[in-house]
Amino acid sequence: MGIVLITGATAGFGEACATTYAGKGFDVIITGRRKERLDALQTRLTQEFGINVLALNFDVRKEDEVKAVLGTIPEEWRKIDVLVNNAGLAAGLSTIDEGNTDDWDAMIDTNVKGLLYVSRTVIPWMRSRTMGHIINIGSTAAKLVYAKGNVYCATKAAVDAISQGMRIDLLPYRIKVTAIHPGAAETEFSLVRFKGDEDKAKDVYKGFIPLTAQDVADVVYYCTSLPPHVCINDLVMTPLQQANAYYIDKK
Ligand code: NDP
Ligand code: 8X3
Repeated sequence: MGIVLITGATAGFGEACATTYAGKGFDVIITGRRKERLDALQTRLTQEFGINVLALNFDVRKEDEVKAVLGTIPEEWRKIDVLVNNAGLAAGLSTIDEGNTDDWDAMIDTNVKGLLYVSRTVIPWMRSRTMGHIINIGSTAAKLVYAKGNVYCATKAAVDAISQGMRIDLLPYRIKVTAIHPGAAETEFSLVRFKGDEDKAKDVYKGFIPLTAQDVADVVYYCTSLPPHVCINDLVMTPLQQANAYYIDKK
């Protein structure tokens, strides 16, 4: 079937994508910082689907780690058909005058620079084969800024802009670029944003039916399963009760 590389596969969308692609017969490269989770996922996918799994433990924020770990994978694994740039986070939720600068660094370094480092490593491999598909996970937050979302929204707007730039630059090499912008999905996202506060995290999803990680994985897979001459460039998906990043009809 091919090879798919998914960043941030230890939870949420990334884990669901890894399982979905493995279920379709793809060999998968899974990445993340939490090694135990990566190892457990590698074992599960191998046993359940009989596919090959390469687990790469690195932090996308660290360019030297990206180069040393991802940049040196064996030749046979470099024939990556699909790259899902998914690793990312929101850290905190506060007005700009009270923002925590460490949170800003974490979001900018992960959501923007990490995506760039990984892409910079993989794209030449795709270019040499004149094929490939890059899925960048943006957010409804890329399209509309919400109160206290400032820097997180800015990082996702950057993902939107980078996706447009990639699409122009990579057109000559017939590499597809799709930005997928999900709305509210119940994963570990809010637990991370609120630094482990489970009550605050649960509150985010009260009063409406959020997306699941599997909903997003299904759409990611769909975008990569279209005929070679068709590319979905930009896709926004939300729960039925959500109109945009700002407005959710909670009842
Ligand atoms: P989760 O917190 O459930 O998963 C995030 C994944 O990203 C984890 O596997 C985590 O792995 C990985 N990750 C985070 N930081 C790093 C890092 N520095 N290096 C490597 N991997 C990292 O969140 P989601 O699945 O919900 O989020 C996935 C993406 O979707 C993010 O980009 C997020 O911004 C975006 N998104 C989420 C929405 C939602 O409502 N949930 C909606 C729209 C977009 P580990 O900690 O092991 O490194
Ligand atoms: C994640 C969804 O609405 O919290 O990107 O920004 S939201």
